[in-house]
Amino acid sequence: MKTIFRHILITGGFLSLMNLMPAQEITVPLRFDRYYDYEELIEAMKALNRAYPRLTHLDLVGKSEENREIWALTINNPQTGNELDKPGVYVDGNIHGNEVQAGEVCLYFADYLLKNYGKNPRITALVDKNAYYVVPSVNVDGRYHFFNDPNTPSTNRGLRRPHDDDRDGLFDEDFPDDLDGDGNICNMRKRDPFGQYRTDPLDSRLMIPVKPGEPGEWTLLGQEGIDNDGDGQVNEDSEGYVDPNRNWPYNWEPPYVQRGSDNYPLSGVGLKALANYIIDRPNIIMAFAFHNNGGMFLRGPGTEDQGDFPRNDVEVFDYLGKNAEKIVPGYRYLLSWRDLYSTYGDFGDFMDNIVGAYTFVGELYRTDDETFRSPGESQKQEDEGSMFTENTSRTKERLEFNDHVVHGDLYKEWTPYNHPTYGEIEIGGWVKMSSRLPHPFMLPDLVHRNAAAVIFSSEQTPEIKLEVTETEKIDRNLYRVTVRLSNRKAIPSLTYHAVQKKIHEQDILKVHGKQIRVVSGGRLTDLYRNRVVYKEHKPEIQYLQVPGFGKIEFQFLVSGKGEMQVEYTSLKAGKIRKTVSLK
Ligand SMILES: [Ca+2]
Ligand SMILES: [Ca+2]
Ligand SMILES: [Ca+2]
Ligand SMILES: [Ca+2]
Ligand SMILES: [Zn+2]
Repeated sequence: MKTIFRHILITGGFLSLMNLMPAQEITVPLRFDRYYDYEELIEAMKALNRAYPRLTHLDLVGKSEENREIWALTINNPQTGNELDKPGVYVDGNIHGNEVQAGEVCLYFADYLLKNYGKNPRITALVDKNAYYVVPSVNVDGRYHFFNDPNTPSTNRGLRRPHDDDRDGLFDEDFPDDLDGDGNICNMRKRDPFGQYRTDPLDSRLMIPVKPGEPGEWTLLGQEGIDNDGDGQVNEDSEGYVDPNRNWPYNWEPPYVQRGSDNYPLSGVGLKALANYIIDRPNIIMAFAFHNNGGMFLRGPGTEDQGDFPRNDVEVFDYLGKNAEKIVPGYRYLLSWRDLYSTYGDFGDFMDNIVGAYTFVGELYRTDDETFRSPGESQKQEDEGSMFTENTSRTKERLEFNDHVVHGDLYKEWTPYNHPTYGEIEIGGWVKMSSRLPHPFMLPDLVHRNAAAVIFSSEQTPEIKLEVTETEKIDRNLYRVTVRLSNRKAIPSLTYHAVQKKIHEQDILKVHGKQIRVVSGGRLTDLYRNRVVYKEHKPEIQYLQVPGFGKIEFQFLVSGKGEMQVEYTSLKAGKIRKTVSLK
């Protein structure tokens, strides 16, 4: 109750005014020099669906903790086949509520495919080839609250599942507070001769630690706010914390091992709905999940103890990942547990291990792109510390960028404020729409390049060709039939990991006919010396995987005459059927 009261007290009047305002009309092609809040994002998806009714449909995935709708946009050309008979490409974003530009990348990807359909031949072929499942905002409550509430760049990540962080019997009772009403949660500092910091002589907005014996100037008081529940602590219990990217049902661990995992996997109602949505689309072979920040394309596994994927899968990841690095300059292709940190119960592990899809996490944006330097000048290095460490040459450069490139949009100048507990203080620092999000003028470049990385990988989904390369009559009513399945793309018809772990059924090649009988059949391992690994039982049905950039061949001895059907069926790479006449 106290939380609700606080929100009404501070932002209630402003919010109710906003709710009365008519939503700005959203038209296609969509604009990307702006951000879309939750409602606008849904409107944008509906606008795409209205503009391209033959190529798209909208599905309600489910509802969130706070009853907001999670929508998926499917792009599929029904004239080139059913969705489930094509390779599925899944793209989502914004599972962390504050990582909002991930939603714009998804919107842009959809908008770009659709507006170029029938215009750009490569995009046209790409739309015709795959089924695309686009979920621009997974954590819809997080997106809503990030835009509508005061925040730092890093708050509102989790699910809206109340949690008593300080175990005082009250749930989410002491959020940070927007004391000066500017929509941001910034930082507080107080003049104090015994403080641990003094003003940086190079930029008075920054502070540097005092050396032993030196007089102090400032004490830092943390995030903007007051002690809402009067327990003597300020801002100690805000939303959650359930991390929606630690709540997935593969390699899940309880919160004492993995912070934010919650009491059991898929306790998040929206996440559970999304898991069902994905499981209902077993054709998904490739996935991108967008986050911010740092400029990375991460692949799994999430933890070292899982061991690496089979070598052939690593080759596929490397091929896609190294090309993604080139498409988005400055981004690095990395192995998540080794190059970043270990995660239990994350979405990528679920997709790799339950769905059998090659999955990348795209960490969008690099503050390194906030430049202010001459051509010859090399980039100033962060001295040390975390991404929010003040007092570094990089931070100074970012402030110059703020001052001269975006004219103060990203940084709030220190401003006096009379605090109920601390007295005369100052509030200032990086604002909500900074630090992890590009300024809107940089957004079109970010969304295009990252969508292009997804497009590169989408072009590499399996393209299987079935050829009956030989029907040789070797005796009266006995034929030798050779079938070749080839794939001219990088991604195999199913992952090697899926084959090794038996995640789902393999592809099936079936030879049959009314007047024929398959006497023997098996995989042709050496075409020139005619070596065949025969399958003893039911030789007319062969299980297989078609490799990337390669082929697999089978040889059958068939008795009888007349029509012979050759059928290839794959969970992820479609269906092909050929009829051959034996005579
Ligand atoms: Ca509490
Ligand atoms: Ca503020
Ligand atoms: Ca408190
Ligand atoms: Ca507070
Ligand atoms: Zn994230």
